Amino acid sequence: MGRITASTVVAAVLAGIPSAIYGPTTAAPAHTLVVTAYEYAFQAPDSLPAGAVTVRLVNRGRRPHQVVIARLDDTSSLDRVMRSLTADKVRTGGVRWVGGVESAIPGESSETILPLTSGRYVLLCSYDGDNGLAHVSLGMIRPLVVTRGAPATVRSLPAAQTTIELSDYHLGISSPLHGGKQLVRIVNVGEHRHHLIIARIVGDATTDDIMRWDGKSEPAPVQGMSGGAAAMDPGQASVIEMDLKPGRYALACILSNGGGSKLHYLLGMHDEIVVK
Ligand SMILES: [Cu+2]
Repeated sequence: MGRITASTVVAAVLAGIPSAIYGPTTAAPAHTLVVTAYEYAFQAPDSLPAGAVTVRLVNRGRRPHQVVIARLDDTSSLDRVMRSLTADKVRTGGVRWVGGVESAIPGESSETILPLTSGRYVLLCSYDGDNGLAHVSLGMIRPLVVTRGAPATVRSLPAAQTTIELSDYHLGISSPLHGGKQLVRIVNVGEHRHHLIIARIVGDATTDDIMRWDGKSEPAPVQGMSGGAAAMDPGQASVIEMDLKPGRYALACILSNGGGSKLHYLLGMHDEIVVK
């Protein structure tokens, strides 16, 4: 996930003031997985039935957090995967990243709807802390068992007005986003892992200002907000509810393919939208 540079930027982006809130979804899957985040652990149930599941991240901490969900391959050892991920090894083998809530800023909650098939999963936060230690290494990792339940495919997701396709390396937005609440489908049609972060653009800042920003200088050209879609492997999809106020927003994927390769937004995976 190109974590070191990427999450430094994310943390900086998320340090801003909330500008939009993701409310409860209007389409209601049968099950909701409530994940509460604080420094540095998650509270969540140990298991839930398969199906299209609403994942709600509630941030009761003082820092921004995320919950990204990985499904273990049937032959993977939970012990090995947990140890590898806790050691901050983004490229841990034997797991498939299915998405999650990219960010919830302190005091807020945010939701995403994911198709979760039965199997073993791990929940984690891949952000870096101020001390250089990843939140996952500080304890923000937790196993989850999904038991047999309803079918869980991309088709079990609720309908959405707008689709955002994540491809290598482009964001394809099917129709304009508008003010207020709306369901948005996020789908990875590429061959690499992607995610989607959303930030409100401050004042007259330009895309160039954002691209040049070091992630910490003030005034920041963007301010963080809750929401977005956490890392998804190719073929994964989720539905998020966005509640947008008028203004300009920056959308981007800041993952990389590892090995020091460029962050995806530098390869064209970003967009600016205007909400009226
Ligand atoms: Cu990407």
